[in-house]
Amino acid sequence: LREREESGRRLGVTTDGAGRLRGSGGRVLIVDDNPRQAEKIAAELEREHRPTIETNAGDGLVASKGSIDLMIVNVAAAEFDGLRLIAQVRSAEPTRHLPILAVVDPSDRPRLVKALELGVNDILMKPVDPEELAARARTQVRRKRYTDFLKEKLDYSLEMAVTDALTGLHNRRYMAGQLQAFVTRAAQGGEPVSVLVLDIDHFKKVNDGFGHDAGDEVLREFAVRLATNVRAVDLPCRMGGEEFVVVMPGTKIEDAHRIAERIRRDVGSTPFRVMGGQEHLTVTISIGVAATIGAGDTPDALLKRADEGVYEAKATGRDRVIA
Ligand code: GH3
Ligand code: MG
Ligand code: MG
Ligand code: MG
Repeated sequence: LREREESGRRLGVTTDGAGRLRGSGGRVLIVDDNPRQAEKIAAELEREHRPTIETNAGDGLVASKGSIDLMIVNVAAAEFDGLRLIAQVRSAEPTRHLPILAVVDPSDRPRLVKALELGVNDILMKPVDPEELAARARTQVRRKRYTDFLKEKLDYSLEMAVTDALTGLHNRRYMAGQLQAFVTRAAQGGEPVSVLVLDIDHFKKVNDGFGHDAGDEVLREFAVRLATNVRAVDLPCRMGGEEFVVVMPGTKIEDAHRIAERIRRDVGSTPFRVMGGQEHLTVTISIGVAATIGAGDTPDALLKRADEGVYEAKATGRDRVIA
């Protein structure tokens, strides 16, 4: 329930003393060739919403693609092709789910039925009753607000599921899925894929000497340098802690080695500014490089070979690349 109340607040579905919605007014587009009827509707809606009027169906179609929450279309007049406009809005991707209220003439059953068939969300019978208009518009705007909120939340969740929260790089889960696909293709005779495993040297000393926040700053700055030193098709990822992986599709081991060297030099040669520029830390990294070896190769085996490179780099003095 608390969650509900919280999301309600975020959606702004609260009312003021007069029972009117507060902060939940919608951008309402009225498309009607009859300016008097359009203005009457707009005047009613103005208490809660921000209505605009288009008297030309073509302009209405253009405006529908903007940032609006509800479209009210007059389909009662045969000479004004509101039905065609609704069909166009429903078939275009960005407006497919836009709430639509159709203003219909109750005696014109065929047009009313046609509007429903085209997928309007609700109907307003002529002459339009102000209270009914307010209630139906409010319902649609609320629903739009809520679906926008859910969509935003879903997009965010999907993004977070594949993103490392500290650095914004891809996370291990995302990397694993991508690497599996690349390695499978390479094993079937496709182009090779290389991986770099990168581990910051003596990172514990950064935390111990300058604090965990400074350590986090180093990790973030390192991620930026990593991402800017690889191609757009490469996948820089944070595996966890101070260990990173770059997946390089279509890359032979010699090229991967060269890129690893470039990253190692870039990191080691330019100190990391932390604590608002108070401290400049020189950081070095150890990198293991491996490439696919054809049939029978697996992501785990590939990463293990690169890990062995890191291990050897650590054992032989750090700040080096081992392929
Ligand atoms: P080596 O050169 O052998 O790699 O030494 P190291 O100190 O880098 O390696 P070790 O694995 O001993 O220590 C890694 C440290 O990284 C320990 C842990 O506290 C720190 N660490 C892991 N994740 C984070 C993080 O998200 N933020 C910060 N600030 N530190 C982290
Ligand atoms: Mg370690
Ligand atoms: Mg380390
Ligand atoms: Mg480590």
